[in-house]
Amino acid sequence: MRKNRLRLVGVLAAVLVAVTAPAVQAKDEPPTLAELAQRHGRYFGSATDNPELTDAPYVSLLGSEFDQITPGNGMKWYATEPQQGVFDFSAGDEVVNLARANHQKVRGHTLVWHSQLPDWLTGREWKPRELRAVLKKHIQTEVRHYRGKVFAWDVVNEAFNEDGTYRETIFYKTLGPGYIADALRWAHQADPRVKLYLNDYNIEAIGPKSDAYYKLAKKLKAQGVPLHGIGLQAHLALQYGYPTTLEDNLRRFSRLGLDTALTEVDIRMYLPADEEKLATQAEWYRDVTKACLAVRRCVGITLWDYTDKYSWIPAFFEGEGAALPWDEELRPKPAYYAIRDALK
Ligand code: 9MR
Repeated sequence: MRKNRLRLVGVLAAVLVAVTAPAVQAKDEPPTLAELAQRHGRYFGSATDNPELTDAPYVSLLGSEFDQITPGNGMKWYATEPQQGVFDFSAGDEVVNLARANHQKVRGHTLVWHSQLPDWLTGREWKPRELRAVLKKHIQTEVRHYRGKVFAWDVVNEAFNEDGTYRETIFYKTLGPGYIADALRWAHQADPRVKLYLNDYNIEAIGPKSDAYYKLAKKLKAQGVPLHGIGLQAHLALQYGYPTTLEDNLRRFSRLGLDTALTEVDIRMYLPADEEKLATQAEWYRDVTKACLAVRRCVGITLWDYTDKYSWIPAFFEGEGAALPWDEELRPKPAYYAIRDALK
């Protein structure tokens, strides 16, 4: 009787081993982009937005493939200070809490931007003294709230025009160009440890706009203003050609003692996508990844969401899309494999 029972236990154990074997095999699954990037001391991240967080398969991939998250909208001024002096961090907190549960780091985006501002701010005239106080309070309240929870902030977003002149935002027009140094100093006071970035699009290649950042960064560094990095959004489009000077551009910023990051990468095309366009897109993703790996102070890469299902492109550029490495069904595209190759 006892012997039979022992035998039964043995059989059960064998069955258990057989059943759990696939879990062991799971270790042979390809490494995630995050794991591959970590081998180079980089992160590989994605933006996300609150409405998407009810999509379970989406959230699952977001939690497993990446080690860095940027909230696409939840930390912007309209969301965080909807009425003057009334702060609401619920959207940003939701993303931060999810990221923490998945052991992912968070880039804060963004404190000072001309877009997605609340009506109370844009709907009236401000005296410089008043706007300075409003700006300082906004920056410091938000930075303090996320102290220790975000590792970097896009402090000022999209401050320059294509020709390298200052964008005439409400902040520039009311306060002059010094608002940028002030914003950086105020953010630094509120969290002396967080990395502070200026962030913009169309500054991947060397040209008037990236030159403006280079000049400004050099000046700010010389003045001892707390600036730690430049974020290159990298919203690329096949029809405009690849920014071949990207690597040199990253390198010149690192020579100023600055980190760089590719903060909002997507590579759009005219629809419909076809095999050839997707192959070119894959090459570009590979080259962008390699450019970052080639420059020591390029600290990581963030996709502006990872799936075509939630890309901002179709709503903003008529007839364009298919910009991300996963398609609308969350299936990896050639671009995904190209990124993996580049990271290997
Ligand atoms: O992804 C964001 C999208 O959901 C918003 O509708 C849009 C509004 O301008 O902003 C998008 O994110 C932008 C980012 O904050 C700054 N760089 C450009 C991004 C794409 O517009």
